[in-house]
Amino acid sequence: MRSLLAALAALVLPCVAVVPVHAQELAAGATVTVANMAFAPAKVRVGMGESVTWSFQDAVSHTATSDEGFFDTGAASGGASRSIRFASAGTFAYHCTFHSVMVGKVTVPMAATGSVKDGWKLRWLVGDNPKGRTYDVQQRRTGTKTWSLFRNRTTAGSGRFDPGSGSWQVRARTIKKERASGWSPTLNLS
Ligand SMILES: [Cu+2]
Repeated sequence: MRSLLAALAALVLPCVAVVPVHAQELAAGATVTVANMAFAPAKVRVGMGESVTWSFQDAVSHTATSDEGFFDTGAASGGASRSIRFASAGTFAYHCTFHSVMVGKVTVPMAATGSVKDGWKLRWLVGDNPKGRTYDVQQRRTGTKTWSLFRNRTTAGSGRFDPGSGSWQVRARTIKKERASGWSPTLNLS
């Protein structure tokens, strides 16, 4: 019986070791198909540090070019792929430089760990800060309309938020040479 279990374990364990890695690869990032003069899906959401891959299927060249100068895939066609990594939170609108009707968006939410009681560690950037980039972070009590400043043009990638009580919302954006991304999706802290 014991040897049977060992044999089964030997069979099962390699699968167990492989499956999580595979699942992680599938979960991380997003793919946008560029075909028939359109980005599909036009809006994708990735976590900080994940990549978006554009697969350029048309015979004619297209680009995925950030509206605010954050990234540019350059021209590609005929099945070529280009990947861009998104290290920080925001909403990044982009277009094709050749065809102005082709537009899309990448949304990158910020992250939080902690609790109301212990306070929150907020993160809006993973890894080192790329040169020349700063971040705005805002907070508001859930149910209120007006956002308040939490960080203004900071070069830090994270910070502590200790509201003490209540339910809060936060959001962040990335700035490069005074050109700002849109705000990240609202993150609920409760
Ligand atoms: Cu195009």
